[in-house]
Amino acid sequence: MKPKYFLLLPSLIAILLSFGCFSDGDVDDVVKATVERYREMEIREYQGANLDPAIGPYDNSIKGVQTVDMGSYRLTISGLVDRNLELTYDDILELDPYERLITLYCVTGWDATILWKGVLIEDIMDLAGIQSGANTVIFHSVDGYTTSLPLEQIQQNDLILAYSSNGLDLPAELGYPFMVVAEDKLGYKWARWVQEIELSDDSNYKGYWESRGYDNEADVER
Ligand SMILES: Nc1nc2c(c(=O)[nH]1)N[C@H]1C(S)=C(S)[C@@H](COP(=O)(O)O)O[C@H]1N2
Ligand SMILES: [Mo]
Repeated sequence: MKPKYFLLLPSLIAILLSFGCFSDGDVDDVVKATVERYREMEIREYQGANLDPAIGPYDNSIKGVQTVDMGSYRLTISGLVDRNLELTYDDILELDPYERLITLYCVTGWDATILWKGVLIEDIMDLAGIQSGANTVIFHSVDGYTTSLPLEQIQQNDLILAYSSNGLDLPAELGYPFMVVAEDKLGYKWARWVQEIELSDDSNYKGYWESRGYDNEADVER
């Protein structure tokens, strides 16, 4: 019996070590393969305009790229609404689709022109019934990130909540399942991995970057 245990112990250690040594590498390889696949399949031209790759060369999110568990995912509509809603991914995809070519400008100087497809944020809020006192929409994300936009701007500019970029489902890097496409607003208004849309009457609300000094208007100067 004894010799067998002597053999068992080193092999167990070897197995444990190999997990420890290679699991990170495997995860990176999977991410790299997914990004390459996305690059191969995404649309790169739209009505004569060149599109940028949806997945940029680096990630600047506060806690890294988030992976959302779609089994339990719900988009909550809360605050100054007639009824709180918890919508599934499929509930959102049933709304009328809108497609638009829009450039995202980050304050740090880079930009990306991407073909977005999604639904009107207003259409989602209307499902819950917007109460008359509401003037601000606060987006809460899975990573704890928050940002806000005036309700009127969302309605007047037909801002969309995107579920697709360059013809494919949003990649995790761009906020799968949903990203706010805050057209004409700086990048920090484009909440990724959105899980709650809150209607508020606090027009001075300041989100994650706004409370750290970024301008709350965030208009793109061109
Ligand atoms: N949930 C979440 N959304 C976020 C951020 C974040 O850290 N967390 N960063 C914002 C900033 S500062 C920018 S510039 C854009 C970048 O989007 P992209 O890298 O996917 O193009 O995401 C915005 N949305
Ligand atoms: Mo940004």
